[in-house]
Parts: sequence; structure tokens; C-alpha cells
Amino acid sequence: MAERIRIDPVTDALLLVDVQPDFMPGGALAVPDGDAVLPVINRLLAGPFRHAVATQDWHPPGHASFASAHPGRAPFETVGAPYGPQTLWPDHCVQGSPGAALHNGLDQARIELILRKGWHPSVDSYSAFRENDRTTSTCLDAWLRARGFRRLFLTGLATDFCVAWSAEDAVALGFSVVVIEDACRGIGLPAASGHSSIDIARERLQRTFGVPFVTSDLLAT
Ligand code: VGL
Ligand code: ZN
Repeated sequence: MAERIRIDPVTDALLLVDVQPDFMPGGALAVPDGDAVLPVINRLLAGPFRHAVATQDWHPPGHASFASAHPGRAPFETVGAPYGPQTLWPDHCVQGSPGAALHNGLDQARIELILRKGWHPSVDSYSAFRENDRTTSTCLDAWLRARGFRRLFLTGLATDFCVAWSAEDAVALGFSVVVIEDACRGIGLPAASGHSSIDIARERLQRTFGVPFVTSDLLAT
């Protein structure tokens, strides 16, 4: 039996990563079963957590991460960006489009900050903390620290991209980090090794960064 985790309503915050229609079934970059995170996140928001922050993937039309911006390239291929390898995606989360909104099934009452990321036309931003050039800060860490949050519980989409990169950066920035696995869903691209990017991300976070993966039923006030 896994141990229960007591949530401190003052210093623990729930981080909602990219809970947007474009990442759900029917969306432009649909994550399998992506909408399953909604009831789990809403339960957490109604229960143990008093404070939440949400990120919103928010790209300008023609964003450099869109395959459509690279003639002859297809979604899910990798190209060399000035800052390193960049996976190409279908056009998604275009600023102001319905698919880019925070999902309307989300209980937003306890969301105190909405951080938009990926708006720089030539730089993608998977992480809530740092753009994909790995140097440009979103300054979310400063806000969280100033508010007194020390431990972050991660939820949302996608486990293997924006959730994983956010978790890794949060650890590097000195936060305690927990991933709530049933409140996340992943894209699951096949890697050269034959493994899924979801399994690779989970292993890397657990082994290299010491991030526990827990289920939401273990969290209590
Ligand atoms: C995401 C790919 C592109 C994510 C965002 O939210 O994980 N993945 N943009
Ligand atoms: Zn994106």
C-alpha cells in the first residue's frame, strides 16, 4: 500500500499544465484520453488544494513548432532549431482560438494565475518555467516563491512533454515536485529504443530527478 500524502493548503500548489481543448479528443493535437484529466483535477481543486496555477499553450499563427511552418516537413518529425532538436506539431493552441482556451469543464475558482507560454514566434516552450532554448525564464518560479509555495503537484497534458519538462525544471529550481499520474495523460511518441515517450519520461523523472508519481486518491487534507 502506498502511503498517503497530507496536503499543506498553504505551501502546496496544484499546477495545471495545458488543460486545453486542442489537447483533448477532437482537438488539433489530441492526447489519447486527454479529457479524462478533467474530473480528477476538479476533484483535487474542490478538495485538498486551496491554490492552483494553470499554464496555457499559446502560439502565434505560423509558430516555429508547427510542421506547417516548415515546407516539406510533417507533424511529429524533428528538425534542428537554433536551440536544438525540436519536434514539429500540427498547428495547435493558436492564440485566441477556441482550442487554446482553458477547457470550459475546468473549475477555475482556485486558479490564481494563468501563465501563457509558447508565444515567442521562434521558440517553443514545453516547460512552465523555461522556454525550449533552456535559458529564457517564464518567471513562474519567482511568483511561486514569493507566494510561499514550496511543493508543486503536477497535473495536465501532456505527461511526456509539457508536464515532464515542467517537472524537471521545477526540481532544478528547488521545488519539491510530485506528479499526480491519474491527473495526467501523455502523447506517447515511439522512441528509437522502441519505448514510448511516456515511459521514458516517467523513468527519467523518477530515477534521475527523484520525482514521485502518485495517484490522486492518496492525497488528503
Ligand atoms: C505540448 C506539444 C506541443 C504539451 C504543447 O502541452 O505537452 N506538447 N505543445
Ligand atoms: Zn505547443
